[in-house]
Amino acid sequence: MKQAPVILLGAGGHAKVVLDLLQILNRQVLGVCDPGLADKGIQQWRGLPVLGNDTAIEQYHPDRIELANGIGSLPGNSLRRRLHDQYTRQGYWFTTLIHPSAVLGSGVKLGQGVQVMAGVIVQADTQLGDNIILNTGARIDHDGRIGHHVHIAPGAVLSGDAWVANDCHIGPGAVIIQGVKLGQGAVVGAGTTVLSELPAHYQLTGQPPRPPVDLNMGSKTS
Ligand code: JB2
Repeated sequence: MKQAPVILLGAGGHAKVVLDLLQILNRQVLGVCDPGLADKGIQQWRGLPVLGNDTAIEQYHPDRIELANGIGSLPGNSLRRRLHDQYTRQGYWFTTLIHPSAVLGSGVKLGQGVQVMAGVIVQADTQLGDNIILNTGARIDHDGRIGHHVHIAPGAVLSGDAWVANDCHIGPGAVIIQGVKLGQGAVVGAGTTVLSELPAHYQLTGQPPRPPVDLNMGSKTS
């Protein structure tokens, strides 16, 4: 069955990677919505028409198009999540994208709008929620549970049975050992190895890691 044409949201660094993936997958892309371009009157971006800001989406019935979330996610920036929530509430569908070089094991389940970039490996029975970015070369071993709106940055590694709650950010090259849980909104810095549970809204950075920081309080646990 022919897939619906796509509108890309955002025209920054992440959107370039998503557009390349859409083109590799031979998806028809109608154009890009980005207020940064629209406000400057820019009409073309990487060969695509600039449709306007996000209100341009509403000219298309939700049954006729799919959306691709080209907004990346970094700690403290919820734009990607907000756009996903707003347009799914309005009945739009975010397309799930899997790079042809990715390897997905048996029983892997993917939510809506998951983006699996080049060189990713996801092993058997891992479950992925909605609006996740598995960025370039990330690896998740068997039986992982990854919540909604998680960004696993390039080259991060999660051993088997890792549990990652909604809204977590795992930095590039981070390592999560087997069976470890990350609470909602937890942040793991680039190159940090996580050996034990990280509570919700805590941040662990450095290698060896510095004491975890409570992102709500800005204080340390010990
Ligand atoms: O409300 C909006 C909006 N606000 C800003 N709607 C839409 N559709 N787009 C919006 N933007 C656009 O998001 C900006 O005009 C800009 O084009 C884009 C953000 O681009 P930037 O390159 O700053 O960030 P990014 O989200 O693409 O990438 C970040 O996250 C990635 C995962 C970067 O830090 C990357 O390095 C990282 N790989």
